[in-house]
Amino acid sequence: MTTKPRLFGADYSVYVRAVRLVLAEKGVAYDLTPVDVFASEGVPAAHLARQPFGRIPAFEHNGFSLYETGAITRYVDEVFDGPRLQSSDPLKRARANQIISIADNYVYPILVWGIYVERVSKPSKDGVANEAAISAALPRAVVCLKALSELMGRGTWLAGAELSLADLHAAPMFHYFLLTQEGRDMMQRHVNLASWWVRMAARPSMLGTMPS
Ligand SMILES: N[C@@H](CCC(=O)N[C@@H](CS)C(=O)NCC(=O)O)C(=O)O
Repeated sequence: MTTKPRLFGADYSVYVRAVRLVLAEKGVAYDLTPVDVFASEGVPAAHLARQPFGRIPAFEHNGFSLYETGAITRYVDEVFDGPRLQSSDPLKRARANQIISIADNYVYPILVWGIYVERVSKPSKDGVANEAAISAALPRAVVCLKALSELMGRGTWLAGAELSLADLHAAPMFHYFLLTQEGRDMMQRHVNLASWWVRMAARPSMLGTMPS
């Protein structure tokens, strides 16, 4: 007997959303338990017991506890019924894993923190955009988009003809990046990525997991 998985985190988090997208694409019902890692009193102790680095998400299923988004999404894909989100072809799977790694190591810090947080998030909370940080991030963002565009080539999805974990990992990051004018302008220079985004953004999984 399998129990409903529990996901711990907040709906604004790109990493929580990546897991929610995978659960939605697989058709898996789950409970989302809110955790505020930015609380003034610090990360709640109960959450640190689940995720010692104080990050979200954390995940539990049938008494099995897991953190790190890439591990959670692969587990969900392998354990639950529904469409397979990892190719059985090692080359295609390697390409998807490469894109996930690019998303974690470059797209998240550069497009989300370097551009979106400075341009949109900080000013909306009475902060001031750090223009020097944005200027430094922009050429690095150009490299990110060029690399992803080249890897995607003529595919329908980022890692080929089938929707994969790579799309679901990267899409929440692009959602924030594309709230900036810089992001929209840069995306238009890559026709394949721009059309990927149109397909991606229209999926019910994306529409059903909008950050509040
Ligand atoms: N390596 C982690 C990264 C998760 C992560 O960075 N989550 C962000 C929210 S999107 C977070 O918890 N930030 C809190 C902080 O930086 O203190 C994973 O893959 O799950």
